[in-house]
Amino acid sequence: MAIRPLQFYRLLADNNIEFFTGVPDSLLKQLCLCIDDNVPNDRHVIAANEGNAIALATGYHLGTNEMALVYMQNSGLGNAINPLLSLADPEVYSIPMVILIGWRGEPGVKDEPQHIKQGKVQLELLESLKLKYDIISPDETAWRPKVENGIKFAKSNNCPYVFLIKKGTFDKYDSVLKSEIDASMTREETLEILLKYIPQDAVIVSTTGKTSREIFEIRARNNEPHFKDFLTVGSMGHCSSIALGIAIAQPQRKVVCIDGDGAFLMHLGALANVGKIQPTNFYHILMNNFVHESVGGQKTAIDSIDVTGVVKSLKYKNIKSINTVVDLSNSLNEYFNSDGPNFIEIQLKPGSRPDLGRPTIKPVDNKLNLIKFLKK
Ligand SMILES: Cc1ncc(C[n+]2csc(CCOP(=O)(O)OP(=O)(O)O)c2C)c(N)n1
Repeated sequence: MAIRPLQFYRLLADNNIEFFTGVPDSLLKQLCLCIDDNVPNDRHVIAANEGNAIALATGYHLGTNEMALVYMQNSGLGNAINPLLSLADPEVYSIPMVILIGWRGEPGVKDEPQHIKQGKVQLELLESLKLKYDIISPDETAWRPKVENGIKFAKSNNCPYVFLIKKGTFDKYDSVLKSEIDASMTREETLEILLKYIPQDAVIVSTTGKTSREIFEIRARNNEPHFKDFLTVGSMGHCSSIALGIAIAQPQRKVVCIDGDGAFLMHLGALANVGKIQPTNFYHILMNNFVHESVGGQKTAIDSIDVTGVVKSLKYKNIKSINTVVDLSNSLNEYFNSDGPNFIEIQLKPGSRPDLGRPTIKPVDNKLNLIKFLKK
């Protein structure tokens, strides 16, 4: 039977774990909602990336001598490896923490192409990192002693302890917190408009999650080909760098990067090179729904920054922030006809269709078709 998130949270709290940080994952979303409901805002920090979460947990330990809980999808383990091995590791500062990792792509469980390799090498990866771990599955009856033992191990050995969480482990949690986001456009209707205005010979690089899935479906619905769109199905946070690479390689071609707020924040530092290189053919569009919508709708920290101010300081040009369909439609022709690097933030209301499909073209075929298009 699946674990009730509140019971899991209470067990952590009973063991003095009172600080939580991570990057959301759909397998952990019910627990994440429960933590949000039960701890003050400054005790639950949605980190920009998984490495930051390890560092935050380290700082919290230094300041309190207590342990934090870090959570992430296994896709984010790569971001965390550096601070795990060069900061928290027993051979360096030896920092105790508990880490929950959602096991996407577990062998034998159907999943999307971007998760398969990560899921397959998951156990070997943890073993080669010399991280102590245990696996928790939905049919786990003895999860309490397992979790208590892991917490004890981390504490007494001053090291990270990982729980690898299988799909379906957490039961549904009914959140009492309601969304305060006040915007009118949905991401899908906005993408529909955008795709009409993006110049015919432009290439699109879109971000991880439902943005790319919606682009794929809109193309199919409109009987349009998919070869101009690079759907960054994995590698969250890197679509702007992929787009920058294409923009440098093909200065005559317009390159449109369609980003998400969680992804934009994840590797914000990368955008300093957009400012430095000043590619005139670079068009950055931020689909800002203020949350990690694709994995459960957990708030990002974007509402605490001045987005247009940030990109101004990064030396983007023609910067706009838009929140109505009319303003969007009125801006796009001029936007795509002005030299970049240009930036539009589009403020959206979170949400997506429950029946949203997934790309049916294999990533490697997406790449080959795109390369053929870019050769023209
Ligand atoms: C490194 C990494 N961490 C976490 C994830 C899991 N993940 C996939 S999509 C997504 C949310 C992206 O949020 P945002 O960019 O705001 O786009 P939205 O889903 O709101 O459209 C997350 C956290 C991932 N794929 N890779």
